[in-house]
Amino acid sequence: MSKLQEKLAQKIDAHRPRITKLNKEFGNVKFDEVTISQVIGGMRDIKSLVTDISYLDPQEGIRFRGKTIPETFAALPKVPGSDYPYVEGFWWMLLTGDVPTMDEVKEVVEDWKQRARVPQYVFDLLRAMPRDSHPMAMFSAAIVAMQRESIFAKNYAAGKFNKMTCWIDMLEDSNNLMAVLPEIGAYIYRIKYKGDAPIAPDKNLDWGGNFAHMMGQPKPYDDVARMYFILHSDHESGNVSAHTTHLVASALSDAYYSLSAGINGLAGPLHGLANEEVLRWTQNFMDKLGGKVPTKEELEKALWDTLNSGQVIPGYGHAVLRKTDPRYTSQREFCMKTPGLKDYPLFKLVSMIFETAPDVLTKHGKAKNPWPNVDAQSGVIQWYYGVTQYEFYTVLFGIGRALGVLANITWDRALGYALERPKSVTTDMLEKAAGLK
Ligand code: HAX
Repeated sequence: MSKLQEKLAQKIDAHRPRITKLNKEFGNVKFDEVTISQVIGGMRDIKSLVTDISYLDPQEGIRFRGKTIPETFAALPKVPGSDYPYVEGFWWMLLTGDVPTMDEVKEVVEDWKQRARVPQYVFDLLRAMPRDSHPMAMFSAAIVAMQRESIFAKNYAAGKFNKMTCWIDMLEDSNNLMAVLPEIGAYIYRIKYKGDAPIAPDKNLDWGGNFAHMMGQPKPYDDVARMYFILHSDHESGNVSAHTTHLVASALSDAYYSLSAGINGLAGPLHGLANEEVLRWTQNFMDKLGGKVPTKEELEKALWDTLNSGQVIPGYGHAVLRKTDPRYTSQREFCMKTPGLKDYPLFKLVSMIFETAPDVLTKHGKAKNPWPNVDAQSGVIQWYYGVTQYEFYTVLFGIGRALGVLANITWDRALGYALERPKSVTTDMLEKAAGLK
């Protein structure tokens, strides 16, 4: 048994009685109230999901296992010669809640290397898809195609399902998926945009470093990858990709079906695709100005034109956050400390938008949060390093998001979380409750 599985088994054993006690002895305690606006308005803020992997405070932003983003980066063991931690160590922390030792990290690094075998049929499938398929459609298709590899599904079909131990199969599937996602993502990138020339993995590298290598990117893109994947991993349970993955897994669907479904949700423009939209919007705007950085007045006008035409300003606003997203700040800090990036015209424009858009959105008066989210900043870093194919950005988000959602569904199985089944009502019923009928 791996050290990770052993540690997780201890944590799960300690946690189970807490859930059982709450459910059995305090199940009738009222925890939230629901208004008609919440029922109509996308269940916004209704407290109806449990996760201990991350928590999103509207003012403070995300904490992974109780740690802010700077605390997370500071606590985790770093890759030698790099400023950012091993993603493998972050996976350990998401799953167990503890910061791993270097030995524990190294075990995950080796484990993922052993598991990193993309089946040939995945490459064949990706090649068979029309080359103008959206990279998210290709990524999702590759994941669901591998469902036949699921250990959970095999054992379930063989009648070996056991409520107490099925999390081990989920963990196996999750580890197997994590091990191959970077190669699949990089393969999609290389066949679509880099002359159909995939780069074979380098088994000497860590997971983040290997991704940079397979993308064909020199240093410091390896650190960009590590930072990006950690920042995009988890944002508690209610966002579309996390919730979808959890919902599908609640039907005892395996990790492959569940993750693929979550990735499909991430592909929407109000969610992960926003980082593509930010770059599209910003580039179109710069193109219109002949490549020069605009004046404040030109920028304000462009923002108002966008709002007045009924469109959203991509990268701004959030369903939960009510301040600048610390994932935005973290990436901005990376730009500020990286020579070249700091003075890069596109970064200058993104900075100007940061100085201008919150004011415009506040005057516009609709968005509850006028501040930037993670997507307002991530594309410019990719662009600077030559990854200019912005339709690919959501795949990067998806590789990172897999860390969070797979850690969550492993715990879902361990704690035996129930099949999700909210109740729907009719408009008539709402009108009666409102006293209109
Ligand atoms: N530009 C213009 N209008 C905006 C806006 C923005 N950036 N953000 C919110 N609004 C509008 C909404 O469209 C809504 O208008 P209507 O009342 O006419 O429907 C109103 O303000 C109230 O919305 P809200 O309560 O503040 O925001 P929601 O919780 O409904 O939606 C969104 C949150 C992130 C989807 C929203 O802010 C948005 O569309 N932002 C732009 C797209 C974006 O950046 N998405 C990425 C979010 C981060 C993420 O999940 N990444 O994966």
